[in-house]
Amino acid sequence: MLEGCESRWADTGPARAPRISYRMNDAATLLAEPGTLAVFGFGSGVADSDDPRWLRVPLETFDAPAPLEAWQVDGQVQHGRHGALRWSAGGGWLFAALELDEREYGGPAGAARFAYAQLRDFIRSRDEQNVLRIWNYQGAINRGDGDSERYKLFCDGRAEGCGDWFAHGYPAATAIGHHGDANLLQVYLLAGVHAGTAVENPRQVSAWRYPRQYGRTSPGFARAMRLPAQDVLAISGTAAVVGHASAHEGDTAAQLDEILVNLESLLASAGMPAGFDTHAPLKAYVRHGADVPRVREKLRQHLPGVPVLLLHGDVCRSELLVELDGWRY
Ligand code: 3EB
Repeated sequence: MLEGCESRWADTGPARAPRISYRMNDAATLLAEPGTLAVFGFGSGVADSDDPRWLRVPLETFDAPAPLEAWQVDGQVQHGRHGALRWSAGGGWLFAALELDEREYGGPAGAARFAYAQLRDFIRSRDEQNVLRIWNYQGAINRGDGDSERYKLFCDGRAEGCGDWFAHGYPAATAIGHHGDANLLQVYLLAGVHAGTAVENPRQVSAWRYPRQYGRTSPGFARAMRLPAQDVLAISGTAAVVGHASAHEGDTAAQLDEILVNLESLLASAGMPAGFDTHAPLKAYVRHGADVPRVREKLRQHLPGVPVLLLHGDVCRSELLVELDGWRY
């Protein structure tokens, strides 16, 4: 071996986290940039593309003009399809996405079971074995009562499809209701070659320990995930849940205040400095469009300069009116 020769094969440790950003470019421009792992458009108005790295998220945005979201990594990106699943991979990172018509799988539980089994089997065939972050967007998420509410059926199917996949620890996640085709279930994820570190929130009961009143199957997710190089915190959907209870029923502004307290608690628990900044893109999912001006104003006051995309989405408990998720760099 030549001394001083840079080895392309040496394991240099966990790769730098993907750069997540909101961009006012068109999809083709972003997809053509080097290192683009995925590009997301929001709502029914966005263009379509056959590129497996492009995903149209069925949540309408309240921002006009609306940006696209881009994920960028260091290194060459490959992409492909595997049945209904599309994927891309590069620099030690993997994006995978599935969209299913629930009617083909006997409803919400069957679709979630199939989606998670497909993703599990695909990931098990890859070098990027560590699922760090998952997003779930389900139609009519609060339709149905008690254990038959569609979100609860989704939780049942998700757990069945996962089997022992996350026995060693859950990824961070979001589950939100969309207002597109009610039968559409969309699941996408970020995985990596190296493992992250799950973070829980001392103000909140861990979701997998929720008591029976919230459903037969507790939701399997961590409150946040520190990415492998310890450089970024991926923050799960965070609502006004304190302990295991929903707080401030019917009061969007008070729920948002509670969420901001939850986020500060989560950052402290992760050992990160308080506050967010212009490199930390967040999403706010708002149930009622009428609440958007108030939510926007409150976010502007409390998180000045932080990029927040406002989306029309339903939190998985019907009494919850707003939820935030995102990244802390
Ligand atoms: C909560 O704290 C709000 O089922 O994957 C947040 C994030 C929520 C993820 C999921 C659910 C999920 O319980 C709901």
